[in-house]
Amino acid sequence: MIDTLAGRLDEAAVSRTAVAQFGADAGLDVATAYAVQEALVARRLDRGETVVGLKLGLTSRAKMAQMGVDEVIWGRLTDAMHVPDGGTVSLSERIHPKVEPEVAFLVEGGAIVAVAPAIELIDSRYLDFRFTLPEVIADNTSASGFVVGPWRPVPDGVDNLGVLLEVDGRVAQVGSTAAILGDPRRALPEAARLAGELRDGWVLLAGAATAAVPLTPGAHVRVTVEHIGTASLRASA
Ligand code: OOG
Ligand code: MG
Repeated sequence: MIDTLAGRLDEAAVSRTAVAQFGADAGLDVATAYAVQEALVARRLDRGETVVGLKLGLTSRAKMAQMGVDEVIWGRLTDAMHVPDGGTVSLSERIHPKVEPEVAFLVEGGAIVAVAPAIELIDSRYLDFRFTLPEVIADNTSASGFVVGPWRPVPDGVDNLGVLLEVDGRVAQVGSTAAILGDPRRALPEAARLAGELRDGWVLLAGAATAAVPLTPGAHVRVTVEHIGTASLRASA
């Protein structure tokens, strides 16, 4: 079953066609869902991609409420998901992408050594962007892309910084880093606990501080985290 479900999700991503939720009949539990995720990401690795980091999801109430799921989840980031800061994201390569403001950490020797503003692109492989907890875990927690702004040393106190998501110069979401686990630095022990592994040089996305917004053709998206900086992307027309 693990390989069948991984194959279905991989095919959905590659063909940019959403699939139906697996439903209760599939009997997917959280442990099996993570095994599906591993098999799904293994297909990417077989195509030459490498894992470059981890992401946490549903670390804020805003995201839990938006998605109707209330447990912290984690997924894998690969090099192919990386979008350069200011780069263009292809909409035709995705199903129904959304963007959300994130804080990224650089991990070295089991510790956080730098911080950056980030944008996560999420793109559920399920119809209507709807799923249960095991379903979204199996789908690599909707991971599709990420932009990391300039790295800088971690300033004192990153636990209550303003977060702004702008689309075409208009404010789309505002929040605070306090929304991320009470303090985004908690992402490190949380990721270590959940994933059991954090390699040197990996990027860790701590989770969105606000709800996500749909990415529309030609949109210019900018995320600003107070005292940390700015990251941006543009969607293809
Ligand atoms: C699941 C991924 C959630 C976050 O930052 O909370 C996530 C989803 O919303 O589709 O990445
Ligand atoms: Mg996210």
